[in-house]
Amino acid sequence: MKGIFNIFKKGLQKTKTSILRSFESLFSGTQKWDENTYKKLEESLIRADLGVNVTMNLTKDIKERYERGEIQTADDIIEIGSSTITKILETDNRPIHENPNGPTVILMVGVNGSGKTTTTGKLAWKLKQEGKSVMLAACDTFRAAAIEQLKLWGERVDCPVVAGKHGGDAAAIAFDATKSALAKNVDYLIIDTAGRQHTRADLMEELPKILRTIRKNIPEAPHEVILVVDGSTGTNAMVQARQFGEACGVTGLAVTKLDGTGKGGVVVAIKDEKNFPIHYIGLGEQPEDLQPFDARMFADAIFSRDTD
Ligand SMILES: Nc1nc2c(ncn2[C@@H]2O[C@H](COP(=O)(O)OP(=O)(O)O)[C@@H](O)[C@H]2O)c(=O)[nH]1
Ligand SMILES: [Mg+2]
Repeated sequence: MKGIFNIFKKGLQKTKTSILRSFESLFSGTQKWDENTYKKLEESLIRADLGVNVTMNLTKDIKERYERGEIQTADDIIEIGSSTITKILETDNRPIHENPNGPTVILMVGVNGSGKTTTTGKLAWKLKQEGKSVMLAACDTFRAAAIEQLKLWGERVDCPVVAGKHGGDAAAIAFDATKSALAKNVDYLIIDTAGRQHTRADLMEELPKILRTIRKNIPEAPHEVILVVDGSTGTNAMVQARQFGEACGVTGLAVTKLDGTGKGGVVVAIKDEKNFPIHYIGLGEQPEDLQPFDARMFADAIFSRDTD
Protein backbone atom coordinates (compact mmCIF):
# COMPACT_ATOMS: atom_id res chain seq x y z
CA MET A 1 0.00 0.00 0.00
CA LYS A 2 2.84 2.34 0.90
CA GLY A 3 4.31 1.79 -2.56
CA ILE A 4 1.14 2.83 -4.37
CA PHE A 5 0.70 5.80 -2.09
CA ASN A 6 4.18 6.96 -2.99
CA ILE A 7 3.36 6.75 -6.70
CA PHE A 8 0.26 8.87 -6.05
CA LYS A 9 2.26 11.34 -4.03
CA LYS A 10 4.98 11.63 -6.60
CA GLY A 11 2.50 11.94 -9.47
CA LEU A 12 0.40 14.55 -7.70
CA GLN A 13 3.33 16.55 -6.34
CA LYS A 14 2.60 19.68 -8.34
CA THR A 15 -1.11 19.63 -7.65
CA LYS A 16 -0.31 19.35 -4.00
CA THR A 17 2.06 22.26 -4.13
CA SER A 18 -0.47 24.59 -5.76
CA ILE A 19 -3.28 23.75 -3.33
CA LEU A 20 -1.13 23.75 -0.21
CA ARG A 21 0.45 27.02 -1.18
CA SER A 22 -2.96 28.66 -1.44
CA PHE A 23 -3.82 27.50 2.07
CA GLU A 24 -0.50 28.43 3.59
CA SER A 25 -0.55 31.89 2.05
CA LEU A 26 -3.50 32.70 4.32
CA PHE A 27 -1.17 32.54 7.27
CA SER A 28 1.67 34.51 5.75
CA GLY A 29 0.33 37.78 7.22
CA THR A 30 -0.45 38.22 10.89
CA GLN A 31 -3.52 40.45 10.45
CA LYS A 32 -7.03 39.26 11.04
CA TRP A 33 -8.63 37.76 7.95
CA ASP A 34 -11.04 39.96 6.05
CA GLU A 35 -13.05 39.84 2.80
CA ASN A 36 -9.86 40.35 0.86
CA THR A 37 -8.32 37.26 2.46
CA TYR A 38 -11.28 35.15 1.34
CA LYS A 39 -11.16 36.65 -2.13
CA LYS A 40 -7.51 35.65 -2.41
CA LEU A 41 -8.33 32.16 -1.18
CA GLU A 42 -11.08 31.87 -3.79
CA GLU A 43 -8.74 33.00 -6.53
CA SER A 44 -6.10 30.47 -5.64
CA LEU A 45 -8.60 27.61 -5.37
CA ILE A 46 -9.92 28.53 -8.83
CA ARG A 47 -6.32 28.59 -10.07
CA ALA A 48 -5.88 25.10 -8.60
CA ASP A 49 -8.77 24.05 -10.92
CA LEU A 50 -11.13 22.98 -8.16
CA GLY A 51 -14.03 24.62 -10.02
CA VAL A 52 -16.40 27.40 -9.01
CA ASN A 53 -18.81 25.32 -6.96
CA VAL A 54 -16.18 23.57 -4.81
CA THR A 55 -14.28 26.85 -4.39
CA MET A 56 -17.35 28.75 -3.17
CA ASN A 57 -18.44 26.02 -0.77
CA LEU A 58 -14.97 25.47 0.63
CA THR A 59 -14.34 29.20 1.10
CA LYS A 60 -17.70 29.65 2.84
CA ASP A 61 -16.95 26.74 5.15
CA ILE A 62 -13.48 28.04 6.00
CA LYS A 63 -14.87 31.53 6.62
CA GLU A 64 -17.58 30.29 8.98
CA ARG A 65 -15.18 28.18 10.93
CA TYR A 66 -12.63 30.98 11.15
CA GLU A 67 -15.29 33.27 12.56
CA ARG A 68 -16.20 30.64 15.12
CA GLY A 69 -12.54 30.57 16.17
CA GLU A 70 -11.96 27.04 14.97
CA ILE A 71 -9.02 27.84 12.70
CA GLN A 72 -5.66 28.73 14.15
CA THR A 73 -3.06 27.25 11.84
CA ALA A 74 -2.62 26.16 8.25
CA ASP A 75 -3.06 22.58 9.46
CA ASP A 76 -6.64 23.39 10.44
CA ILE A 77 -7.62 24.44 6.90
CA ILE A 78 -5.67 21.62 5.38
CA GLU A 79 -7.78 19.31 7.51
CA ILE A 80 -11.00 20.99 6.31
CA GLY A 81 -9.87 20.97 2.66
CA SER A 82 -8.80 17.36 2.86
CA SER A 83 -12.05 16.08 4.38
CA THR A 84 -14.26 18.16 2.02
CA ILE A 85 -12.40 16.96 -1.04
CA THR A 86 -12.30 13.34 0.12
CA LYS A 87 -16.08 13.45 0.59
CA ILE A 88 -16.63 14.77 -2.94
CA LEU A 89 -14.25 12.24 -4.49
CA GLU A 90 -15.61 9.26 -2.54
CA THR A 91 -19.18 9.48 -3.83
CA ASP A 92 -20.47 6.70 -6.07
CA ASN A 93 -17.22 5.20 -7.32
CA ARG A 94 -17.16 1.57 -8.39
CA PRO A 95 -14.80 -0.80 -10.17
CA ILE A 96 -15.41 -1.49 -13.86
CA HIS A 97 -18.19 -4.00 -14.48
CA GLU A 98 -17.31 -7.54 -15.33
CA ASN A 99 -19.68 -9.46 -17.58
CA PRO A 100 -19.93 -12.93 -16.02
CA ASN A 101 -21.32 -14.47 -19.23
CA GLY A 102 -18.60 -13.74 -21.74
CA PRO A 103 -16.38 -10.92 -22.88
CA THR A 104 -16.64 -7.64 -21.01
CA VAL A 105 -16.56 -5.00 -23.72
CA ILE A 106 -14.98 -1.65 -22.84
CA LEU A 107 -15.20 1.24 -25.27
CA MET A 108 -12.65 4.03 -24.89
CA VAL A 109 -13.72 7.51 -26.00
CA GLY A 110 -12.28 11.02 -25.76
CA VAL A 111 -10.68 13.81 -27.73
CA ASN A 112 -7.51 13.36 -29.76
CA GLY A 113 -4.39 13.14 -27.60
CA SER A 114 -6.26 12.61 -24.34
CA GLY A 115 -4.50 9.28 -23.78
CA LYS A 116 -7.03 6.71 -25.05
CA THR A 117 -4.55 4.41 -26.75
CA THR A 118 -2.02 4.59 -23.92
CA THR A 119 -4.75 3.99 -21.33
CA THR A 120 -6.04 1.06 -23.39
CA GLY A 121 -2.55 -0.48 -23.31
CA LYS A 122 -2.06 0.20 -19.63
CA LEU A 123 -5.50 -1.18 -18.77
CA ALA A 124 -4.76 -4.33 -20.78
CA TRP A 125 -1.56 -4.77 -18.79
CA LYS A 126 -3.40 -4.32 -15.50
CA LEU A 127 -6.10 -6.85 -16.43
CA LYS A 128 -3.47 -9.34 -17.58
CA GLN A 129 -1.68 -8.90 -14.25
CA GLU A 130 -4.97 -9.90 -12.62
CA GLY A 131 -4.93 -13.10 -14.66
CA LYS A 132 -7.57 -12.05 -17.21
CA SER A 133 -7.38 -12.65 -20.94
CA VAL A 134 -7.59 -9.48 -22.99
CA MET A 135 -8.09 -8.59 -26.64
CA LEU A 136 -7.67 -5.13 -28.15
CA ALA A 137 -9.46 -3.59 -31.13
CA ALA A 138 -7.81 -0.81 -33.13
CA CYS A 139 -10.86 1.23 -34.12
CA ASP A 140 -8.91 4.44 -34.58
CA THR A 141 -8.43 4.02 -38.30
CA PHE A 142 -8.38 7.79 -38.71
CA ARG A 143 -4.81 8.49 -37.58
CA ALA A 144 -2.10 6.61 -39.46
CA ALA A 145 0.09 5.90 -36.44
CA ALA A 146 -2.73 4.84 -34.13
CA ILE A 147 -2.97 1.25 -35.37
CA GLU A 148 0.79 0.69 -35.00
CA GLN A 149 0.73 2.28 -31.56
CA LEU A 150 -1.94 -0.15 -30.36
CA LYS A 151 -0.17 -3.12 -31.96
CA LEU A 152 2.98 -2.18 -30.04
CA TRP A 153 1.00 -2.21 -26.82
CA GLY A 154 -0.41 -5.60 -27.82
CA GLU A 155 3.16 -6.95 -28.14
CA ARG A 156 4.28 -5.33 -24.93
CA VAL A 157 1.35 -6.65 -22.94
CA ASP A 158 1.11 -9.90 -24.91
CA CYS A 159 -2.47 -9.80 -26.10
CA PRO A 160 -4.05 -10.09 -29.55
CA VAL A 161 -4.97 -6.93 -31.47
CA VAL A 162 -7.75 -6.92 -34.06
CA ALA A 163 -6.85 -4.25 -36.60
CA GLY A 164 -7.56 -3.18 -40.13
CA LYS A 165 -6.14 -0.64 -42.53
CA HIS A 166 -5.56 3.06 -42.04
CA GLY A 167 -8.69 4.79 -43.33
CA GLY A 168 -10.75 1.60 -43.03
CA ASP A 169 -14.20 1.20 -41.53
CA ALA A 170 -13.94 1.37 -37.72
CA ALA A 171 -17.36 -0.24 -37.24
CA ALA A 172 -16.30 -3.26 -39.33
CA ILE A 173 -13.25 -3.75 -37.09
CA ALA A 174 -15.45 -3.50 -34.00
CA PHE A 175 -17.67 -6.18 -35.54
CA ASP A 176 -14.72 -8.51 -36.26
CA ALA A 177 -13.26 -7.89 -32.81
CA THR A 178 -16.47 -8.72 -30.92
CA LYS A 179 -16.90 -11.85 -33.02
CA SER A 180 -13.32 -12.92 -32.35
CA ALA A 181 -13.60 -12.08 -28.63
CA LEU A 182 -16.65 -14.37 -28.43
CA ALA A 183 -14.97 -17.16 -30.40
CA LYS A 184 -11.81 -17.01 -28.26
CA ASN A 185 -13.86 -16.48 -25.12
CA VAL A 186 -11.58 -13.71 -23.79
CA ASP A 187 -12.46 -12.00 -20.53
CA TYR A 188 -12.07 -8.43 -21.81
CA LEU A 189 -12.26 -6.71 -25.16
CA ILE A 190 -11.02 -3.12 -25.07
CA ILE A 191 -11.95 -1.02 -28.09
CA ASP A 192 -9.74 1.98 -28.83
CA THR A 193 -11.44 4.67 -30.93
CA ALA A 194 -10.48 7.80 -32.84
CA GLY A 195 -10.40 11.10 -31.01
CA ARG A 196 -13.52 12.99 -31.78
CA GLN A 197 -14.58 16.59 -31.39
CA HIS A 198 -18.05 17.97 -31.67
CA THR A 199 -16.89 19.85 -34.71
CA ARG A 200 -16.03 16.59 -36.52
CA ALA A 201 -19.44 15.32 -37.50
CA ASP A 202 -18.05 12.25 -39.28
CA LEU A 203 -16.22 11.06 -36.19
CA MET A 204 -19.19 11.75 -33.95
CA GLU A 205 -21.37 9.68 -36.27
CA GLU A 206 -18.86 6.86 -36.29
CA LEU A 207 -19.55 6.07 -32.63
CA PRO A 208 -23.25 5.05 -32.99
CA LYS A 209 -22.17 2.88 -35.92
CA ILE A 210 -19.54 1.16 -33.78
CA LEU A 211 -22.16 0.63 -31.06
CA ARG A 212 -24.61 -0.92 -33.52
CA THR A 213 -22.10 -3.40 -34.90
CA ILE A 214 -20.84 -4.39 -31.43
CA ARG A 215 -24.44 -5.12 -30.39
CA LYS A 216 -25.05 -7.39 -33.36
CA ASN A 217 -22.62 -9.82 -31.71
CA ILE A 218 -23.01 -8.96 -28.01
CA PRO A 219 -26.41 -7.30 -27.47
CA GLU A 220 -25.72 -5.88 -23.99
CA ALA A 221 -22.30 -4.45 -24.93
CA PRO A 222 -20.46 -2.23 -24.34
CA HIS A 223 -20.42 -2.90 -20.62
CA GLU A 224 -18.41 0.23 -20.01
CA VAL A 225 -17.86 3.42 -22.00
CA ILE A 226 -14.79 5.00 -20.46
CA LEU A 227 -14.16 8.64 -21.20
CA VAL A 228 -10.44 9.41 -21.17
CA VAL A 229 -9.70 13.03 -20.32
CA ASP A 230 -6.33 14.73 -20.19
CA GLY A 231 -6.00 16.05 -16.65
CA SER A 232 -3.04 18.25 -17.56
CA THR A 233 -5.36 20.53 -19.53
CA GLY A 234 -7.06 21.63 -16.32
CA THR A 235 -10.46 23.19 -16.94
CA ASN A 236 -10.40 21.89 -20.51
CA ALA A 237 -10.80 18.40 -19.05
CA MET A 238 -13.96 19.70 -17.38
CA VAL A 239 -15.28 20.89 -20.75
CA GLN A 240 -14.53 17.48 -22.28
CA ALA A 241 -16.35 15.71 -19.47
CA ARG A 242 -19.40 17.92 -20.07
CA GLN A 243 -19.46 17.46 -23.84
CA PHE A 244 -18.80 13.74 -23.96
CA GLY A 245 -20.93 12.96 -20.94
CA GLU A 246 -23.99 13.96 -22.88
CA ALA A 247 -23.01 12.71 -26.34
CA CYS A 248 -21.51 9.27 -25.75
CA GLY A 249 -23.33 7.46 -22.94
CA VAL A 250 -20.22 7.64 -20.78
CA THR A 251 -20.32 5.25 -17.80
CA GLY A 252 -17.04 6.19 -16.15
CA LEU A 253 -13.83 8.14 -16.34
CA ALA A 254 -10.08 7.78 -16.62
CA VAL A 255 -8.08 10.95 -16.01
CA THR A 256 -4.61 10.90 -17.58
CA LYS A 257 -1.38 12.88 -17.34
CA LEU A 258 -1.77 13.85 -13.70
CA ASP A 259 1.96 13.30 -13.30
CA GLY A 260 4.11 16.37 -13.62
CA THR A 261 1.33 18.97 -13.81
CA GLY A 262 -0.32 21.15 -11.20
CA LYS A 263 -3.74 20.38 -12.58
CA GLY A 264 -5.02 17.51 -10.44
CA GLY A 265 -7.63 19.80 -8.88
CA VAL A 266 -9.76 19.36 -11.97
CA VAL A 267 -10.52 15.78 -10.90
CA VAL A 268 -12.37 17.28 -7.93
CA ALA A 269 -14.26 19.75 -10.14
CA ILE A 270 -15.33 16.99 -12.57
CA LYS A 271 -16.41 14.66 -9.80
CA ASP A 272 -18.35 17.43 -8.07
CA GLU A 273 -20.24 18.39 -11.23
CA LYS A 274 -20.64 15.14 -13.19
CA ASN A 275 -20.32 12.50 -10.49
CA PHE A 276 -19.03 9.90 -12.96
CA PRO A 277 -17.37 6.94 -11.31
CA ILE A 278 -13.64 7.65 -11.67
CA HIS A 279 -12.02 4.32 -12.43
CA TYR A 280 -8.39 5.14 -13.10
CA ILE A 281 -5.87 7.90 -13.10
CA GLY A 282 -2.84 7.99 -15.38
CA LEU A 283 0.43 8.95 -13.72
CA GLY A 284 2.84 8.29 -16.58
CA GLU A 285 3.40 6.37 -19.80
CA GLN A 286 4.55 3.01 -18.42
CA PRO A 287 2.16 0.06 -18.00
CA GLU A 288 2.20 0.31 -14.21
CA ASP A 289 1.38 4.03 -14.31
CA LEU A 290 -2.38 3.44 -14.49
CA GLN A 291 -3.67 3.48 -10.95
CA PRO A 292 -7.15 2.56 -9.73
CA PHE A 293 -8.74 5.71 -8.44
CA ASP A 294 -8.72 5.81 -4.67
CA ALA A 295 -10.44 8.93 -3.31
CA ARG A 296 -8.81 8.89 0.09
CA MET A 297 -5.36 8.23 -1.29
CA PHE A 298 -5.81 10.98 -3.88
CA ALA A 299 -6.82 13.49 -1.20
CA ASP A 300 -4.08 12.32 1.17
CA ALA A 301 -1.48 12.60 -1.58
CA ILE A 302 -2.53 16.19 -2.22
CA PHE A 303 -2.68 17.21 1.43
CA SER A 304 0.03 15.21 3.17
CA ARG A 305 2.76 17.59 4.30
CA ASP A 306 5.51 15.07 4.95
CA THR A 307 8.34 15.17 2.48
CA ASP A 308 9.52 11.55 2.30
N1 LIG B 1 2.92 11.78 -18.76
C1 LIG B 1 1.89 11.10 -19.23
N2 LIG B 1 1.72 10.98 -20.57
C2 LIG B 1 0.66 10.28 -21.03
C3 LIG B 1 -0.29 9.68 -20.14
N3 LIG B 1 -1.23 9.09 -20.90
C4 LIG B 1 -0.90 9.30 -22.19
N4 LIG B 1 0.25 10.01 -22.30
C5 LIG B 1 0.93 10.49 -23.51
O1 LIG B 1 0.07 11.39 -24.20
C6 LIG B 1 0.24 11.26 -25.61
C7 LIG B 1 -1.11 10.99 -26.28
O2 LIG B 1 -1.57 9.72 -25.84
P1 LIG B 1 -2.43 8.74 -26.76
O3 LIG B 1 -2.71 7.54 -25.95
O4 LIG B 1 -1.79 8.55 -28.08
O5 LIG B 1 -3.76 9.62 -26.94
P2 LIG B 1 -5.06 9.32 -27.85
O6 LIG B 1 -4.94 10.21 -29.04
O7 LIG B 1 -6.23 9.70 -27.01
O8 LIG B 1 -5.05 7.87 -28.18
C8 LIG B 1 1.24 10.15 -25.81
O9 LIG B 1 2.50 10.73 -26.03
C9 LIG B 1 1.21 9.39 -24.50
O10 LIG B 1 2.41 8.73 -24.24
C10 LIG B 1 -0.08 9.84 -18.70
O11 LIG B 1 -0.85 9.39 -17.84
N5 LIG B 1 1.03 10.55 -18.33
MG1 LIG C 1 -5.16 6.95 -29.98
